[in-house]
Amino acid sequence: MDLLFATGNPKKSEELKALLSLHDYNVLDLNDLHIDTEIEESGKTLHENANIKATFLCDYTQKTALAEDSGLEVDALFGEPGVYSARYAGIPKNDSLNTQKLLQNLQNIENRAAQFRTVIALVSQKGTFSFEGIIRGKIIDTPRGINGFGYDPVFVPDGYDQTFAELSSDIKNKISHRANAVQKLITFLTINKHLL
Ligand code: ITT
Repeated sequence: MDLLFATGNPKKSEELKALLSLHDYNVLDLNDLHIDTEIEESGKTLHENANIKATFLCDYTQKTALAEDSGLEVDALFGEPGVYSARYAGIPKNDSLNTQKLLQNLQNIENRAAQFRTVIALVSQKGTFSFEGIIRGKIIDTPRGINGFGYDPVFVPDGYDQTFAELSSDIKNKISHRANAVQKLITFLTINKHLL
């Protein structure tokens, strides 16, 4: 069954496709749908932005649509960069500049605890539903690894020694914030198939 997902981030989309194909869902992202509109993420929370993106796609297609907004929340920075994770070092979005800025802001700070959080929004004619996933970990001083995207080279999930960019995509897709949120979405869709 097709799931329309309002994301233009190819790496995020790759993860969503891998996670949802295991349950026979076929993710169609903005590229697959040939929609090149840049959706303005004007919300102040991950929930608001996920709703904005899913509502745009639901209005555009007149079909049930999903979106996810995610971010890195660093304890010592009081939850920053959070909802601004993608644009932390400014526009245009740049993963390595964002990571550099993060490491600068954490210089000489001992508490490296952080978490990734994902909020998935499902918007249909019958209402809006959301699903959240979190993974805790810590931020290291020097980026390591080439897998994944965003802040993966500096994030070591709790219980592991390698960064998300060193771990295989199979392991990331078992434990990540996105995997946790997708699991809740799948459970919900199993009971609420009529929403699709
Ligand atoms: P869409 O809005 O088109 O989906 P985006 O990249 O703008 O794509 P977000 O607004 O949700 O996505 O921003 C998420 C940012 O948070 C992303 O660009 C990364 O910097 C960071 N991020 C989220 N999930 C991540 C992950 O699994 N690994 C590393 N960084 C991640």
